[in-house]
Amino acid sequence: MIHNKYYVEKEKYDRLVARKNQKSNYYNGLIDRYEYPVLTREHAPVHWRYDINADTNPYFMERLGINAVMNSGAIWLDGKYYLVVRVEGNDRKSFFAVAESDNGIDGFHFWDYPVVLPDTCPEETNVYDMRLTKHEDGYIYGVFCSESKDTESTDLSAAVAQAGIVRTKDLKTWERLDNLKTLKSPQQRNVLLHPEFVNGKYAFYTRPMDGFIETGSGGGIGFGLCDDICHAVIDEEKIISRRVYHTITESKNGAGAVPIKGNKCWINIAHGVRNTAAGLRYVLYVFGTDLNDPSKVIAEPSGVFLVPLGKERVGDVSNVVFTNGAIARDNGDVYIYYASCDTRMHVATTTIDKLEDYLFNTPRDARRSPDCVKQRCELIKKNLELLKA
Ligand code: M1P
Repeated sequence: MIHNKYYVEKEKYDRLVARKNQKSNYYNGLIDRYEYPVLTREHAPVHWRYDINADTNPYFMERLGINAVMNSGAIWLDGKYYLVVRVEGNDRKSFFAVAESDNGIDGFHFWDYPVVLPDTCPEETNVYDMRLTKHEDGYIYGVFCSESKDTESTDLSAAVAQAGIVRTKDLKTWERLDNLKTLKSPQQRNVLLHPEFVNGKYAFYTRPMDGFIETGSGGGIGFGLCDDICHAVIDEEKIISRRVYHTITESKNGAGAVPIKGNKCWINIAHGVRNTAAGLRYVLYVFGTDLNDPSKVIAEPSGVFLVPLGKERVGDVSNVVFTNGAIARDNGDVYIYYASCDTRMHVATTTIDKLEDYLFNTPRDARRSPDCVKQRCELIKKNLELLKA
């Protein structure tokens, strides 16, 4: 017999999924932010968390709780917005689950079952942060972090991060390919596949790392080519977006959403990390790469593109925003899906035109306070002259 509390919880869930989202009063001329997150742990279906049978669960107790939903790959497919969400159970393990929406802003709901990936790596303990690439070869690729215990170390927390690769045509049936091998980098996280062939090869944005947390000698976001996507090997990684002292990428950075093809450049939305007395702070930044050579950065506006604000600042890992998925529609509208504090998912909207205006007309980082003041004084002077005229 179905427990009567099931209907109470299901009603709450239905109300949450039906809730309309609206733009918040945030303004910067570039992005619109929204009142509500698009996904929270409460969006996990009741039948994922509870045994709904009154005989076996008389107290209607959560049996397999969900702790957080976050870092999601995003794709537009057959008229709908899809997220492949990183869902974290109460047991700390992450898995992937598809959530869909008709308008990309609200109404996101999970499919009945999570994604079941082929279990081909016995040493793999955790999987997370899938970037979805609609590749010109006809497949949708998912590149994600595959984490295993570092068996060479006596440190219980020591782990190894690799880039796992899967592909699908419908988000339902997934084929697992070999993990990416980067011959010169021992660990990889935040790897994504570029949507187009470059010089006839598959092109990856990588993030070489010496250790699991610290990127160490890895200088930033890398770029590398490989011939065979089924057994992907990259021998040379060229660092294209560097970590720089006293900027938002000082501690580390990483590729985010799969690059969006604009009119003037590929638009890359990435994350940068700096260290503070309150711990690491993750923010988003944007750079543009050459349409004919995506390893060449041609636009680098200074500073942050999106930071955690208000309630977004608090969560399991506070002071973090992170993206690994955006959707660009044919009409130029862009939906950026970002997680706050490894806890919940949000959307911010903009357009390709606005992003390119931002990319090419925002001053570059002047690197030193006196030069930054000069930049600002120039702006103020022009404005005051116009106001007086
Ligand atoms: O906790 C913040 C983020 O930390 C990692 O990002 P990075 O590899 O750049 O440090 C990722 O594990 C990501 O999942 C997480 O959101």
